[in-house]
Amino acid sequence: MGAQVAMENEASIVSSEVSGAEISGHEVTISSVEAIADQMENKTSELSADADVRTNWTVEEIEALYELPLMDLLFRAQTMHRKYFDPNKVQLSTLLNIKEGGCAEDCKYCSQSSRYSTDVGASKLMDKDTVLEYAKKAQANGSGRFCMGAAWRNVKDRDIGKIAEIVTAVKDLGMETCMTLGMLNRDQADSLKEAGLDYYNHNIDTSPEYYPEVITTRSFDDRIETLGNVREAGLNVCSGGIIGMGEERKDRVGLLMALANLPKHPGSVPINMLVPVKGTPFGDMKRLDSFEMVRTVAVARLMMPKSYVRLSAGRRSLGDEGQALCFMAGANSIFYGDKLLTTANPEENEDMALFERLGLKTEQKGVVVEQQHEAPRGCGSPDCGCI
Ligand code: SAM
Ligand code: DTB
Ligand code: SF4
Repeated sequence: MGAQVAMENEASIVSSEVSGAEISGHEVTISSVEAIADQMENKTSELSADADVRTNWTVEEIEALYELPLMDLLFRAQTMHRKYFDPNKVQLSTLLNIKEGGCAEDCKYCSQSSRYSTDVGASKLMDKDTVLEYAKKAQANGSGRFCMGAAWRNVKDRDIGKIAEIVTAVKDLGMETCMTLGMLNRDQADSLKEAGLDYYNHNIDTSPEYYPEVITTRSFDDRIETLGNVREAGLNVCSGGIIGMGEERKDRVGLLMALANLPKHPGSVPINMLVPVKGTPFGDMKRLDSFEMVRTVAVARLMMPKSYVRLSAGRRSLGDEGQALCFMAGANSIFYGDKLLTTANPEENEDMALFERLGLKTEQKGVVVEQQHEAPRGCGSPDCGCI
């Protein structure tokens, strides 16, 4: 099959899932490709010239994707993934908690809320030099993006100067910068943009309907407002959610619909699987089936084809095979480093060993980095990130 025909067939397979047409990959003809493309164009003319990038998804369409046999869903998601990304490249972000615990919010999953009795204490905002030490280490280990989090409901004007200095210093190392600090107003977003911030992470967490079961101290609409401020300031939006918080599939559908129907798809979409933390109201939550995580990643890939879909919290409980299926489903970014904010993440060596077994390469700001080897950290090679 010629490359052109292969590409058109890819387009038709993708088109069929959003148009509702009953077409299998093998039966597609070029004329049907055109017919479906026309149909897609009508449907997608509202906000995007690109037929794959839609912001008008319906519940029925998303449910239909979720309900596909897993192999069909994986095939479609992987086909879409290959249209826009190298399927063997994964972007690495490292997280650092720059202000831990003591948060007044009541997010029922969170170890850092002062309302719950967890093992997490409260700290002050970390100073710039300490942040830089961690950032340099992350960079040496192969991370291209450094994501800093604070256990705040919202950013206070009195902290903006310090935060801006931290952003500029990390940016000067040559890393992409990301912050997640809670709600942000437009002026604060402008200040962070000016300081060199690349991404702002603010998750909508779950569907609008399930949201009140998770958080009562700030609303779903507050979250959307912050995302608007971030977008309008010209920052890249990083927004996703958590699955496995006792919600139903219809809420996972609602979460993805709310993300994909934003005025612009977030550049990064973190999909977290709940890490149950002892002492929080969700501490004893039953573990979600891994295949539901795989499905959620695949549906996110199909709905937001040009976004980075990040496997976030919960990778430890997914295991190697679960993660491999998520990469197959179109995940192309991870949080890298043995700690997330307060909970454990796979060790760097484990991740590198998995990447080697899967033939995956890491990506730094669009550059592919040759795979680091499996040796333990500190091998002594100047070219290896295992320092
Ligand atoms: N305080 C800020 C906020 O809430 O926007 C920023 C930090 S907050 C911890 C960042 C995100 O981490 C949350 O919105 C949530 O999606 C995710 N998260 C927190 N605890 C989690 C857990 N136990 N399991 C999975 N995801 C979690
Ligand atoms: C995101 O979506 N997940 C990260 C990051 N953005 C800030 C946080 C995960 C936190 C997991 C629980 C913890 O370590 O406290
Ligand atoms: Fe506070 Fe953020 Fe945790 Fe909610 S998720 S309790 S806002 S740190």
